[in-house]
Amino acid sequence: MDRLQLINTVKQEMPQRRWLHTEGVMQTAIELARRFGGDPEKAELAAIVHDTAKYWAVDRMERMIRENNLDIQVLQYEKELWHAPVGAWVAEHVYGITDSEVLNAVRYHTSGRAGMSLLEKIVWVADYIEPGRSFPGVEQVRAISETDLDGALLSGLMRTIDFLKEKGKQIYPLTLEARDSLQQEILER
Ligand code: DGI
Ligand code: FE
Ligand code: FE
Repeated sequence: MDRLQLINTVKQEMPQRRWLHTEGVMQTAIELARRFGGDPEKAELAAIVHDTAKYWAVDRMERMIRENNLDIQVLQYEKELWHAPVGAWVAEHVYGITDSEVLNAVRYHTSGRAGMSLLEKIVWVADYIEPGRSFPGVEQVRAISETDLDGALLSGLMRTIDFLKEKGKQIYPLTLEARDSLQQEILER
């Protein structure tokens, strides 16, 4: 699929407000890639598809995860996490995206993981700070992202972890590992 076909296909998968969010992530990911030496085309491509499975029924996502051995462990945690590995599967097997960097940026766009690549960081932060986001604290993360991608990611991860803890939710181990490994990375820099 070329870029416009992909955009039209993904648009059909979601309500208009989610597509507006996706456009915000596309634009923000391009800006972050330019600012921090990433690949703007890959960043945009990952952004286009990142939430493509967001509106799948829970049982459809569960089946997809089991049948394709995606990450059985994720089924023990919040359903909010499931659309990311499912989206990466769809990007590869339905949309024909072969670039593993792009696929991983989609796969880890919700949880994060230890040792995230530049592109994974860009997409994670873009998803968090795109202009349509308005939750408490997003302004600070936006401000940090003007100069410091790792700092913005760490702040976003910590806020997400705090937010989930406050709501009494279980935190996916990859998210905790993402935070710990990034803290280590920042210390060693
Ligand atoms: O799909 P989006 O709404 O654009 O954003 P997302 O893919 O980052 O999903 C975010 C939601 O997932 C957010 O409400 C927090 C929730 N969530 C639930 N459990 C976890 C989690 N997020 C992370 N990073 N780790 C979790 O364990
Ligand atoms: Fe998402
Ligand atoms: Fe998103």
